[in-house]
Amino acid sequence: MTDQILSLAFSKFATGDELDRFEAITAGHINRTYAVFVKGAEKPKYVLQKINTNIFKDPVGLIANIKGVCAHVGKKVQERGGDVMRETLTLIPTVDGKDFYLDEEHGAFRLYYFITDATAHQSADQPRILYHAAEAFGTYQNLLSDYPAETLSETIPNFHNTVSRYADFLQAIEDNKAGRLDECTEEIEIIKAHESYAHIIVDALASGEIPLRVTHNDTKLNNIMIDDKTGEGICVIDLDTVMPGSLLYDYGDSIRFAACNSAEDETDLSKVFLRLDLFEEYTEGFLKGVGKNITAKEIELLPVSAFILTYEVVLRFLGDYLNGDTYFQVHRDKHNLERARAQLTLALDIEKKLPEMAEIVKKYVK
Ligand code: GN1
Ligand code: MG
Repeated sequence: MTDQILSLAFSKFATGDELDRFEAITAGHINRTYAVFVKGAEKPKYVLQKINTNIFKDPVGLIANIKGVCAHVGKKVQERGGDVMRETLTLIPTVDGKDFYLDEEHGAFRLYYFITDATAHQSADQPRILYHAAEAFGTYQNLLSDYPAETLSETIPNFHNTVSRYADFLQAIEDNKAGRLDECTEEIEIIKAHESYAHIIVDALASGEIPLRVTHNDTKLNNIMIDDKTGEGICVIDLDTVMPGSLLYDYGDSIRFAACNSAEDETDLSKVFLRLDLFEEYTEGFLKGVGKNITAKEIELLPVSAFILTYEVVLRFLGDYLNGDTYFQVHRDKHNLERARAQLTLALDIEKKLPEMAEIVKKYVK
């Protein structure tokens, strides 16, 4: 994205501010994100995002979801005497009153207020961060428990349907579009041997054993803003995939990302393993946050959900590698392969630790 394209997009929003500069925020793998600095202010005031419309094909439905969800959460924040500007995202309208700006050539842009004095952490430098992040994600789940799910559009169909993700993966193997199959034979064998896990959450939802809820579906630690002063999780961000789903998607994906000893794309695989201390922090906070809004079956499946969500992202990273890196943004040649290898290593470690994880869960069930 050139500064020129970004400046043009920014000028379409009704801010009344004079632009100073943009700084890229590169942690996300899907959209392009920039902190916007305006004249006369030291801290960034806005976040400008170019929505990836190859992936989110219906930006109108997507923005309507976000607007509805933020209004719902905002109302509850207000009721409990919170600060709406810091505890939920606020979209800034365009000069002609729309919620996003469509540049015919360069795509769809949206503008939010920047949440100041808070950080999206890439890892848990302080284990207690996980407790607070988890409590906030759990609370978020609660805030959405009375959201009218039927009004939400499904921004990515079958997003966490691990069975259909597995089918897509087999297709990627068969197509071998990028000619990379020979590099991944060992991984493919391990993945195939674990296929049965793909069915657990999908089947439990289908049979009604666990409820469909409105969930966030992308609960990486860096999708929550942690207050720099209090250390508390104050605002859930990256709302593109808020849709009907399972509580287990949110919990499992958080464990995958935040309770791992390493980064998601670590290449030294000896560093990649589940840290039970971090798992415990997260579990304690999440169960506190969701309170009574969780069923016995969901509780039973918490540990295995961490395996399933990790396994699912292996299917996605490796599938994208085989397809020629068309989905996730990559920062180096074999990035998706490296991500897949790290996440597969993590999944196998989680599998070994499932009994210990179940013991920890038990400690925090009220
Ligand atoms: C993507 O947008 P971001 O980077 O927070 C992806 C998630 C994956 C994650 C893996 C819409 O999340 O599903 O789990 O990368 N989001 C989408 O890091 O596909
Ligand atoms: Mg994100």
